[in-house]
Parts: sequence; C-alpha cells; structure tokens
Amino acid sequence: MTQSLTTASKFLSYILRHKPDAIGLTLDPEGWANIQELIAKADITIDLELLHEVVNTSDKKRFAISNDGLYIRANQGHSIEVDLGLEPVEPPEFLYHGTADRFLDSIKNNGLYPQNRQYVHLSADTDTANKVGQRHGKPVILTIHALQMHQKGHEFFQAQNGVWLTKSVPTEAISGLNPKVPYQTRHQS
Ligand code: HQG
Repeated sequence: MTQSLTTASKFLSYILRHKPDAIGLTLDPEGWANIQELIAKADITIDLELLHEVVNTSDKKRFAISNDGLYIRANQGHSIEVDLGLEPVEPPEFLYHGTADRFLDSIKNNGLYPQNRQYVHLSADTDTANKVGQRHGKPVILTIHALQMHQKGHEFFQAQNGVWLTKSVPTEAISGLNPKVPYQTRHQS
C-alpha cells in the first residue's frame, strides 16, 4: 500500500469507527457517513477516487459503500455505538482470538471483553489471529469454543468482511490460556 493509501485508510478507520466528531461529522445510527460531507470536512487530502481506492484495496475489507454510492461505513471495529444491523448466526465449533501474552493473566481472571470496542473480535483462522495479536506484543492465539458458547445462549455475529463478533467470552470457553512451558525449560533443574 502506498503511503497516501495507508494514511487515508487510517484516517477513515479513526473517523468511521471512533471519532467522527473530530472533523464535525455525524454518522447515522447504522454508522454510515455521507461521502461528500466526509471529503469536504476531512483534515487530510482525500478525494472520491482515493476513497474508493482505499475501500477496494483494503486487505481486510474494512469499509463498505452503500448501494447508491453516497455513504461509507466501517464494517467492524467501532468504539462508538452503531447498529450494524447484523443478525445472530451460528458460529463454527472453534473461532480464534489473537492477543498478547501480557494480557493473559487478566483474561484468565475475567474472560475476554471488548475493551474500547463494541465487540470482542474473533477470526475463523489462526493466521489472522496471529497478526491481530502481533499488534499488541508477543502474540498468543486463543481458541474459543464458539459453538458451545452459542449453545449456551451467547450471540455471535459475522461482519460484512467475515470478522466474527461477540459481546464477551467467559474464561471457561477459552483454550490456550496456559501456553505450554517449552520442553527445554521444563527439564531444567
Ligand atoms: C485484550 C483490527 C486484558 C484483547 C484487528 C486485545 C481486529 C483483554 C485488546 C480488530 C481482556 C483489545 C480488533 C481482558 C480482551 N484483560 N486484556 N479481560 N479482554 N483483552 O485492538 O481484537 O486492522 O480493541 O485480547 O484486525 O486486538 O484495525 O481488539 O488484545 O479485527 O482493521 O484487549 O482491529 O482490525 O484490543 O482488534 P483491540 P483486537 P484493523
């Protein structure tokens, strides 16, 4: 990704997920922003062409444009309250969450919480979880017993870009909280 694409993508993530009021923008209840208004108010150089390029080249399909082409929103990752209109769906048996080892003690005690976001983010594959974990430090991949949670009444949603979302994950539904001590270490006296 070129520098301007990365800058524009980060700008859109920040405005559409976290702080539309930083540029005096208001999102509708479903998280949509008027594209012309966003471009007019943006405090970076961005035009319609660049905006479309960011949307089309986003590796994680972070953004969606409305069918009429007038509005844009983030597909997931919001800290502000938006209603993405997602219907609960049955998850696969296992989903994965990437985190950093320094969070493990707290996760052991409390389970997973969304922190600043609306949902805990989960992925269907471990590669994605690993990349997400690396953003925070030494990555650890947790396995979430998603289907069992679902059977116990937890709701799961899948964002338009495939990311799985749920409100919280109790400790007992998480495997991998006690990464095995390496063989070498175990046999040291
Ligand atoms: C951790 C990115 C201590 C949690 C990614 C995570 C994702 C706890 C951090 C999306 C905890 C929150 C979201 C507890 C959870 N005690 N730590 N009880 N419960 N945590 O960034 O999942 O590239 O808000 O493990 O790809 O890392 O921006 O969430 O490490 O899809 O498009 O608290 O953001 O997408 O961190 O990432 P985040 P996340 P983009």
